[in-house]
Amino acid sequence: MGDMTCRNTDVIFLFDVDGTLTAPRQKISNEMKEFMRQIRKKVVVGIVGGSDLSKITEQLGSSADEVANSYDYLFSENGLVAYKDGKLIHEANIQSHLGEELIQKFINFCLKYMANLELPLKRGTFIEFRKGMLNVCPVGRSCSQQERVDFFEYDKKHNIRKDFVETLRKEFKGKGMTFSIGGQISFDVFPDGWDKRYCLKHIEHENFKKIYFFGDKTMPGGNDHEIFEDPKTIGKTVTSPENTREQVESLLKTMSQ
Ligand code: M1P
Repeated sequence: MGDMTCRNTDVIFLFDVDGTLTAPRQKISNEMKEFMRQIRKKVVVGIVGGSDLSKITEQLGSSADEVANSYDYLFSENGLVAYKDGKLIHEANIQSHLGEELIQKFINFCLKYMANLELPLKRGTFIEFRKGMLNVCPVGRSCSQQERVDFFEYDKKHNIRKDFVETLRKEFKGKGMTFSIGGQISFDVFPDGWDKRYCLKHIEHENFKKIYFFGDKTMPGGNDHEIFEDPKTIGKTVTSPENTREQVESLLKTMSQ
């Protein structure tokens, strides 16, 4: 882990994953991995991804243990599954919160909606049931990388996900559900308030003087928006992993002056 004796433990840097530390759904580069190792010598570091633990693990390392041990905090599914110092400290459960009846109504509605969608192609796994959220994917999560990119481009022109989410917002109004388009091919569904701000619950008692958050989807509707806007954080919008590096380097420079 290196020399951590002079790191500033009053400050935590929280990082989104896709588009911030890695290209969407891709592996972190060796340079970026080393960079993250170095900044952990200077401040406390946490990861807050919308994806589930297995996807974040695939992107940031070789096993969940290795990834959890490489950062002070690892928050998958927005912190619904949380690790501190490599140990699991929290796990939420969507079914006990929303109830089976609503979940089934929702899944049935989505499956019917997707059955009526005509797309250039469809693959498999249209709804992924995670611990703290549902992930809905019109093209199917088992699509190839090329099919993913093609859907992303198609969706930009045809607003498949945007229209789908608008329909769901109307249909499930007042049911306490939030919809968030965070990635390229899918959107996430979770109880109100279970966006990325959820992870802040796990660090509140640490009384950090400054909580910086770095993310790329900070605009309204993006899955980094709420935590970016939260008065407890200092939000930074990044445009790529390279840009994250630049912004972190210049921030650390200012902090050390
Ligand atoms: O960037 C975070 C998102 O990453 C994936 O999105 P997609 O597969 O659509 O690119 C999903 O894991 C999603 O849940 C997550 O928010």
